Amino acid sequence: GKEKWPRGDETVWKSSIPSLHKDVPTITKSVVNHVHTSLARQAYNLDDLGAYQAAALSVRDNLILNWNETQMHYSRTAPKRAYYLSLEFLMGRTLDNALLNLGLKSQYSNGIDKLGFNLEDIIEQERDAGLGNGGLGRLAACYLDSSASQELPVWGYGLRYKYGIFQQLIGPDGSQLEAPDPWLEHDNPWELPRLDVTYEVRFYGHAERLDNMKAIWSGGQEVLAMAYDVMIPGYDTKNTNNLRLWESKPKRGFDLQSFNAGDYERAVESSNSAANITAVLYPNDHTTLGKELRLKQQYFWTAASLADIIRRFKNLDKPLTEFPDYVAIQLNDTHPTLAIPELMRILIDEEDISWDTAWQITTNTFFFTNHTVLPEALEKWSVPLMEHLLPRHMQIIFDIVSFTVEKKFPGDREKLARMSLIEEGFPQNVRMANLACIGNRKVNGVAELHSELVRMTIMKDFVDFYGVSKFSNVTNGITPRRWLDQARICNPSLSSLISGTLGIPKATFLKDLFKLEGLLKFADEPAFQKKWAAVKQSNKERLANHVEGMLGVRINTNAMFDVQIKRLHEYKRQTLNIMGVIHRYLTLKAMTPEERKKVNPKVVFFAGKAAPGYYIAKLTIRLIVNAARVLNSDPETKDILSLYFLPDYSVSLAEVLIPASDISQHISTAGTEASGTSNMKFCLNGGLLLGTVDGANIEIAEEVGEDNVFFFGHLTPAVEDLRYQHIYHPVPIEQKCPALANVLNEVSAGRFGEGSVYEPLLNTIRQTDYYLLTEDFDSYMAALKMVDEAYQNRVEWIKKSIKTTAKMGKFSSDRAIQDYAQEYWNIESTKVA
Ligand code: HBZ
Repeated sequence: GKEKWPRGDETVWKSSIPSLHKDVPTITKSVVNHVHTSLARQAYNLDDLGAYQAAALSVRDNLILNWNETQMHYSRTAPKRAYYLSLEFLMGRTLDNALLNLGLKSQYSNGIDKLGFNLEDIIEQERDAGLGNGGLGRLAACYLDSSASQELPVWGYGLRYKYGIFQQLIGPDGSQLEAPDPWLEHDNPWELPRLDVTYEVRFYGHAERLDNMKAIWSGGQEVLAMAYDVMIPGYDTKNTNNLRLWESKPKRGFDLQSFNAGDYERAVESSNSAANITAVLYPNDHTTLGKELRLKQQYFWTAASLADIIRRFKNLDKPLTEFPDYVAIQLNDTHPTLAIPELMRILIDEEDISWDTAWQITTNTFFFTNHTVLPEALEKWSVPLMEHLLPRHMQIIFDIVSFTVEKKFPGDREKLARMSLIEEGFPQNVRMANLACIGNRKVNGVAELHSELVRMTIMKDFVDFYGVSKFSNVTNGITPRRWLDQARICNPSLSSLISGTLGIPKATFLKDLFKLEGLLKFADEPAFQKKWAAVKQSNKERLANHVEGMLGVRINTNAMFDVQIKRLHEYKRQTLNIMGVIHRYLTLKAMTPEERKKVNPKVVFFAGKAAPGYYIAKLTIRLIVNAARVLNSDPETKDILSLYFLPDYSVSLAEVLIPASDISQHISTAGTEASGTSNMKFCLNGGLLLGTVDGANIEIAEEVGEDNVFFFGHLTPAVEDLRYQHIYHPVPIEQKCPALANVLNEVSAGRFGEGSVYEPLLNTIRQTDYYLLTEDFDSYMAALKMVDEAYQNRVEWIKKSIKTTAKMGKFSSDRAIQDYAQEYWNIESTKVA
């Protein structure tokens, strides 16, 4: 409708609104403008970093203009919105991706050229935003890209950690060392501080029950949450969504009372304790520490996000009973589960809504994604800690227990004990997964097998209780913008080869990845195969150059590149891989020089971080690094087998590594890896997959055909029985798996440095072998042999590679996010004109 102009002279306003920097002269003008005014520098004293900052500010102008229009459009049209609550958003770099999504890459490249800089070089100046641990955080980033690209009204909510995931260094003895990641040290041009968007968040104090299930929560500590907005541009659309990250601050500069009383230390202390909340990302994946500060982070973030969402809803002037018609909230794992009792608290205590109605609203608003079935990863918080930090929420959780499950199964103590939100013990614990499950509309796992395991194991009783339709699957996806078009080299890029071959603009398949299937009919064409192989080869050269810059060594790019990159964890079995590498080395050593000439040369890459307190994972890194030192300096074998541990794995490093891989390894014990997402990235870039029958590997094989993947190992149903046997009928490793026993003995004997150092790691295999390396080692070696044989027939290999890329349509995060939008959130696309 026609609205009244709010203030001043409408024509002056309208003629002064800036427009996008789109053509080369406008771009150079805006970049130089930022050099002079924002940076106070000139051509005389501008380095690559300065050029990056000015270019980033210029690109940011464009993003902000689109962002403004998008937010205005959402306010005017008031669609149902979805919010993605995630403690982690592993965004990586922004400049390159923003240019790609804006469609301004070549214009900026030309403009930057004219100013005497090189776009590729200045892109390298940007620091990664490492606000996540691994797959869960990167998934959130891919989902934001897809939401914006599909013009869906979705915002992300997270924390603005001052320090992201630690920087990984390798010490002289080969161990991982951790250093802080001060990623905000250079100004971050991609965020907008919102001084006016703040909320007060309370901790501690006491909760006094009143009538009608209400209570008053007062006292304790109050801190301030301030918003920082990060623009999320869609690909090939004006729609630009928002990622809102909260920073914690003291409510006042510092505690005035102490300050006035001259107690400066105390005043600063309390101000520090408020600022501490968002100081650092916890670097633990798949283990729970139960630290109070982590619980504070979780509540701080959910409370600020909900307050913000409710404030926006209230602008619509609708009754709160209609909240679920306008708002859907996706909980990324159990980390934001406190949003459930927090919404109940707001509705009951502040909005005077009855318990039943509040519960109705709450359970129709939230959706919950589970990312693991590993028991040690399921979050629990001790009841005494919760009572201390969040007394009112603890009351509400006890109320939820009595009004839901206990009401339904008054007699069945055993079932109640399993389903209860409270785990008995000393102390009692709150089971966050159970709370997340009870307080939600729908629960999903992240791949078919994983979702089935969720239904059969951790959520079994709830499936009986609610019916199976509440529990479904959304197989993960990845954004083809960053992981196909951007993870590239310039000449020739995979993306332009595909575009040229299919005779369609790249935007067509970057927006509809199923279009890649068109490649199938070119798979047998020798000319196309040659070009395909040339792209892979140049990606390998590029990686080799990168590694040379990083480690000062030259890699043989004629060898097969074999890559395993992911967080270090026993369940992911990097140990299986390194034992396989050592076995290969020992086999090569036993060969004659003539025999060695026939061997397929191979370079093995590892990268990944271990949680700082995860002793066994850190020992695995140490073994890999020290084995690399031995292998890479052995003149008899180094040309046919070399090994690299690339330090400080990150999104940016992945963008160079993934396109260069011939084969990648996804070798978790069956049933343990919920999905995996790098498997999809490798395959999209024409790398073949060596893996176990686990997570999304299974669905990848369904798409590309089992003859195009290398599968090995026991299947999920066998795992439990095998573990049982290992405990109750152990067989010595020399009998069970002599080949692996021999490898362990060589490590013990000190072939890769002081053997005793590795004993605790080796003993995990010799003793209970919980992750079943001894059960899978022989079939793993057989699979590796098949990989070698297949690689010898290069034409067949290239065909497999083409077919693999061609069948990756399903794994676009566009498909996944559409699934959430339609089956869960009930939201629709809304294009900004
Ligand atoms: O989430 C991963 C799964 O292991 C992987 O299979 C899946 O593909 C991916 C996306 O669904 N899980 C994680 O990355 N988990 C974490 O990083 C994590 C972080 C903090 C925690 C617990 C887990 O407290």
